[in-house]
Amino acid sequence: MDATMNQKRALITGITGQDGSYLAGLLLNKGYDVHGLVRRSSSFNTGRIDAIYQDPHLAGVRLHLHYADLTDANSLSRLVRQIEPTEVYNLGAQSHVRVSFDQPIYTADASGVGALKLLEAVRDYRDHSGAPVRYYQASSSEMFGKVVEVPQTEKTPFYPRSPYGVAKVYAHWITVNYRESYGLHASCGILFNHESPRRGETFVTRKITRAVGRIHCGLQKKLYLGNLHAKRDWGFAGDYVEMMWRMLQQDQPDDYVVATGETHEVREFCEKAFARVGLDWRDFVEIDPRYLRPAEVDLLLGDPTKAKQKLGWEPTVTFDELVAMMVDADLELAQREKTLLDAGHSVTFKTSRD
Ligand code: NAP
Ligand code: F7E
Repeated sequence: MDATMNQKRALITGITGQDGSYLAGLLLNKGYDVHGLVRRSSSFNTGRIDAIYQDPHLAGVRLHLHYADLTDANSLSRLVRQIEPTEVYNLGAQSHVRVSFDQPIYTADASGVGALKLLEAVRDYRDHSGAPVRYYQASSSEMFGKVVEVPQTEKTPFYPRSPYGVAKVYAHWITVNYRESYGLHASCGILFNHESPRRGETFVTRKITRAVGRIHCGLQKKLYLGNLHAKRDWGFAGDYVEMMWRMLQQDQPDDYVVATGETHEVREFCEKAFARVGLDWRDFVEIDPRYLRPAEVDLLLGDPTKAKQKLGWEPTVTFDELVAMMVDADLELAQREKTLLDAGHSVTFKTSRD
């Protein structure tokens, strides 16, 4: 690659996911060349980045997509050597907690050892080229699991409750180890739940807001959920990706909790989401035990003091605003679906299995 010395080049794994799409937009706005790792799929998986990918000023000019996979170490090494990134953001993962009970080994491979494979690729590239490169690891509040203290800070011991949580603990500690062993500028963002209209439809917030939109438009009758009493510290994804970038702009690599410092029950999310369209959630929500998990994380509440002090962290979207933003977006989506259906077109809606 004809690399211009001063040009910042980011490699993002998971660019097709919620966070990857927001981060790609953020970095492009900051003038970066952005390279995204995309895994081969038999159906389209680039919906969240289509808008920027189809922009002729970006596609193939400042935004590049490459096929590779976190489970395939060779593809990662080749990609890192070819791209010569200045910053690597490892956001790729099998990120669904309940699914991780069905696919524990794949989850360990992609979400856990995948980080090691990428770190190895980055270390080799740095050692051979001498080029400085910074690395971000998407750590998760799921590592706190059955929490041993409230609120959770960077010093709270981990007690993961799912194969996903365990895989993330491995990825977290191997990142810390590469920082301490090889002097890699590698940072972990211990991010608490963050949501948006781009959230995957099998995560609870989006599952709820999608159902609210469809129920309001007469396209769905009921919403089936699992544990309504779990508590989460929910923020807006757009705010959280900015913190990923800020972590890599620090002189010293470090680990940070990013959270709002507020926690809410799933039930409360339901209540506010249905109320946004004038409905009572109790008329529509039913419990389906298939959505319960073999082991649950009951309560997450983050203490983001360190991120506030060192990164200038301040969430810009409140819980109520987040619910409203997601419901409004999904109402528009449901209205478009209804218009298509009324015009005789077919619309495929898949009920979440997770
Ligand atoms: P997401 O929407 O589920 O996106 C996951 C991304 O990883 C997708 O681009 C997916 O590709 C990709 N991916 C999955 N398996 C892969 C593999 N084997 N090789 C390469 N790429 C693979 O997740 P997100 O919400 O954006 O989260 C981003 C990261 O932050 C994840 O690591 C997640 O575990 C972590 N995290 C998320 C939260 C949160 O609340 N959102 C909180 C803490 C940590 P496809 O599009 O092809 O599926
Ligand atoms: O579940 C309960 C469920 O799947 C939240 C991932 O991004 O954040 C996410 O993991 C809560 C749980 O997110 C349903 O039991 C009830 O207690 O939206 P979720 P999660 O498991 O917290 C962390 C930080 C990550 O790192 C992960 O990658 O909601 N719940 N009923 C339900 N959850 C789902 N999915 N579906 C239900 O029907």
